Amino acid sequence: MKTYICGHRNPDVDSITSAYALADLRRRTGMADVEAISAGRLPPRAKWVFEHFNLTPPRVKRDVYVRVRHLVDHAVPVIDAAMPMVDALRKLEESGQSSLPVRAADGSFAGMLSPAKLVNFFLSRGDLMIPVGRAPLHQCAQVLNENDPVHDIRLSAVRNTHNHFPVVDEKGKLLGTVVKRAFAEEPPYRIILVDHNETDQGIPGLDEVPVVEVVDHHRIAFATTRDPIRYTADVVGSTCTLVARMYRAAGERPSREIAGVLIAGIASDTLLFQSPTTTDADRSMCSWLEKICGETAESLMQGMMSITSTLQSMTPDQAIASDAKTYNEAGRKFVLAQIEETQMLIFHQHASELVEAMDRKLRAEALDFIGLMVTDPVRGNSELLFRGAEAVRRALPFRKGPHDVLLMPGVLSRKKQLLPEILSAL
Ligand SMILES: [Mn+2]
Repeated sequence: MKTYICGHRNPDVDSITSAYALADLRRRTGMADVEAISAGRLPPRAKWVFEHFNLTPPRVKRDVYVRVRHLVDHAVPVIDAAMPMVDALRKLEESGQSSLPVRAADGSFAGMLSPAKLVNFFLSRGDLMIPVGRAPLHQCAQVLNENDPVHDIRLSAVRNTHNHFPVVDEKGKLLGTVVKRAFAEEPPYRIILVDHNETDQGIPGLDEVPVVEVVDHHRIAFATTRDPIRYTADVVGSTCTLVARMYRAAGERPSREIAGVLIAGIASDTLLFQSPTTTDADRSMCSWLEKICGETAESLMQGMMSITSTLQSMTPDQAIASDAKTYNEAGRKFVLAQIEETQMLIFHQHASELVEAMDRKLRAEALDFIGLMVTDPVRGNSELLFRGAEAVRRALPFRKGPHDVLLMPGVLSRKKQLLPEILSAL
């Protein structure tokens, strides 16, 4: 069975590189069909890292919803309309099904070949040599599109008195059949989460797919699972640190390139070991990886930072969405977005359009409030724009600066430094 490995929505470098490396490790340790995916557009810095090491980055996949095409039962045959009735009936008999879909000459769905529908036909004429397409076929079956998400149609399909559902593609061509019991089966794939564990922060459709493993360095707010799962969590600065440690524990040595992408994840999540989330484990795993890779965290960080600034390369809406996390705490729903910018002047020039974009997001997602944290990893400071919930904003222990920002000297971590202040303000 296929296993996806996926980081959080609005993926950052750590999310993408840890998924990539873990896929390699899981392949080495015996998982046959495993694929790292990205739950959204690759950030420019991650793109740079994969180009630098000449690797194909994880494919972008927008969701993991189970779709009708995943349920098609390829053992159920399709009857061509030109087939003589006698052969079609034999095929129906052999298939053990109560009905089979019939494909018209143009590839479209012509109807279901169903014995019940044929009784009158045989009583009156009964010519077994006529093509199936000229006999009365059953038409009122629910025709499904291969791309329909299963959760949208499960209820109506299960309530339908028929057991067989023909499936067509976007062009209306008949593809095959979904048998009703397939709606009760597990999805044909499973997932490993890296760099997050909260369903709200994961790829859309996550709640429909069995999670078999989690590798993460965030607070735990994970669902109850049906079966035991492998769960690796520790208080470290980067998920890549945990993946590097897993290589060591398995007695495996990553390739030069994979050591490189792991270093990039550690450097980027710990802001080159300046973030207060940094631990000794991050430093020691990174120096092990540097020996394998032959490149340093500094040089890779410089390479990543050489990419144009988020604020200059994206629209305000894209910039806010690029690393936005949604939280539900104390009955409030809010977003904390973070952008790195080494020149606060650029941020201040964009402040008013960023505020407009934040207000749009506030309304569109019915949030109680939204914060945009702009972090300068070089000087080790952040500034915060805050919209909505004025009382929460006033309760925050930060001084006001120019352009209506709140100054957060020494604050680098959304998770460790800003979120606790927000939670205590609530
Ligand atoms: Mn991370």
